[in-house]
Amino acid sequence: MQEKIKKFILDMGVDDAGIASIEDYNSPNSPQLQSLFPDVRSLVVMAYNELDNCESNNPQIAFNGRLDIMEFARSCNYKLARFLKKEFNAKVMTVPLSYPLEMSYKTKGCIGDVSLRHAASAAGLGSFGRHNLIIHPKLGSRVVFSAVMTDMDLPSDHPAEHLCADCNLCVDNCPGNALEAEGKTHLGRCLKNSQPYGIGSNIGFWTKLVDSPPEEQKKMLSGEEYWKLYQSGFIGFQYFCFKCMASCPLGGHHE
Ligand code: B12
Ligand code: SF4
Ligand code: SF4
Repeated sequence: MQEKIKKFILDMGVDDAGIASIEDYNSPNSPQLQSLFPDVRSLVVMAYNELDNCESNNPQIAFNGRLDIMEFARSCNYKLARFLKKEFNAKVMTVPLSYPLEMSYKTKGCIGDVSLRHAASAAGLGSFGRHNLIIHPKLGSRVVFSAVMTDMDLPSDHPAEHLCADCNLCVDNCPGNALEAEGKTHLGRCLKNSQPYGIGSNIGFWTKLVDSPPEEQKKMLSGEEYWKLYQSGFIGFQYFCFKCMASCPLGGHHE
């Protein structure tokens, strides 16, 4: 059964797939999977190679590579969910790649309903590196994940070994010094670089606007900061920093 599922996934053009029984999914800061889907028994996790776009210093080009994956992965999630339903009469629910996310003061918009890193690790698709990302045995750090939850009783794949080479390049290349402390990404520092036009800047802009005299308000609305916020308003969360992934020698072309 597992082989049939994996063949279906690889035939769609996905780079790799793994299975995690919920007993092996252990993400202490995330909600219990049963609170999302009471009958959940396993997660089928898919791995996608991040394109070379992540190396570009041009933020539009860098982020467009991710947008391509997000569109592809959303469609693969849907196709896999339908396959599991038709082929095995399974009950299935898809997991967001990054968003929607719960936006509240409690989560600060930084906790997904399912942690895809912990899911990928439980599904044998890699292990945590010094950058707090999952390193895949073949794709290295240039990998993102999607997943489908199922009520199928499937055993977990074998866990991957420790893959990080402890070279510290990710830490040294992080423009916000967000990886200074081991095992914990500094959210504020990362967000400032990875999402410069996210909710923090948005609140800042509008707070300043309401406190400004009309002439200043007009200037602000025709300024570049507003243009950038406007664009992110309809694209959604935008990622403008990929340095921790791109600077890691594992998965690049220069291994
Ligand atoms: C919210 C979010 C963010 C937030 C908050 C990140 C965070 N601290 O969790 C911000 C905006 C800062 C962020 C940044 C980035 N993100 Co992000 N993000 C997410 C999202 C949507 C939810 C994460 C979550 O639930 N975190 C809360 C809990 C689960 O984390 P935690 O328990 O606090 O764990 C933290 C540490 O304790 C440590 N950790 C936990 N267990 C262990 C075990 C060991 C051994 C070690 C060493 C560390 C470690 O890792 C975490 C880092 O702070 C996921 C998608 C998803 N649904 O999973 C993507 C996701 C984690 N992001 C991803 C990526 C790639 C990025 C960025 C590179 C930005 C970009 N350009 O894409 C940066 C990398 C930052 C970094 N080096 O840590 C990928 C990671 C892929 C991978 N290879 O692992 C994911 C999985 C998206 C995806 N679909 O693949 N992200
Ligand atoms: S995404 Fe950028 S700012 Fe965030 S941890 Fe990675 S290198 Fe640092
Ligand atoms: S850059 Fe080096 S230290 Fe950082 S995750 Fe990659 S191998 Fe590990």
